[in-house]
Amino acid sequence: MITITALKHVPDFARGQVRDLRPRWALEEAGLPYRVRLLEAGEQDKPEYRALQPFGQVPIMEDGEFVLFESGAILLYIAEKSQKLLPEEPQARHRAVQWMIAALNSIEPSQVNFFLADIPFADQEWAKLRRSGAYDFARHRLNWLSKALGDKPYLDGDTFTAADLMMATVLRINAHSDLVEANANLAAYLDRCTQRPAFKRALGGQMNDFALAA
Ligand SMILES: N[C@@H](CCC(=O)N[C@@H](CS)C(=O)NCC(=O)O)C(=O)O
Repeated sequence: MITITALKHVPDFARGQVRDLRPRWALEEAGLPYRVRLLEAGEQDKPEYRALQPFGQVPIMEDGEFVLFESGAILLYIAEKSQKLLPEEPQARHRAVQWMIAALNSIEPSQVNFFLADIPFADQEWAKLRRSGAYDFARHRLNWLSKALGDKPYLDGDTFTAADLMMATVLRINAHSDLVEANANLAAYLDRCTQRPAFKRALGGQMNDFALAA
């Protein structure tokens, strides 16, 4: 059975945001059974864990002896193993991968930059100086994402894929702000993705693990 690592304890602002949510959601969509291994504080720094995840981050995925880190790589593995979450037609499949990489590489950094300045480091001098510019850039990226999405239900048309799953988790990073809702089609898109029963089960699972660990 597939095992996903997650953190046992995180600050309140990170609850519901930790990136093990991505494989949890993908596994729920795929209908594959899985278990979650909760890491105690400091466990990420142990050599045994660093041997599996060089940066000491979550999630990793273990499927028997096979281990992967990076949430994007894990989603691609789950999609391939389940034959769900990625289209079969080769060009549509490549476009889905393209959008997943866009979520991780072209959208997520701008959203994380604003998030860091606005929430965990908000009281620091550098964050006060940076917040407004970070907001503008995050907004700029989302405006172009909004234009690309247009009136399509999902990034590449009518079908929900692993790319939408990834993009939705990225768009949730600044759920505390008006960044997404500034573009009505993005807000509707995010809602469409997060109304999925698989997302609700994944989020419920992560929140439940925090509640049990408290
Ligand atoms: N690019 C990685 C990022 C993983 C990541 O940032 N994980 C965070 C939790 S959401 C973490 O483990 N942070 C602790 C740390 O970086 O020491 C992925 O997508 O898997």
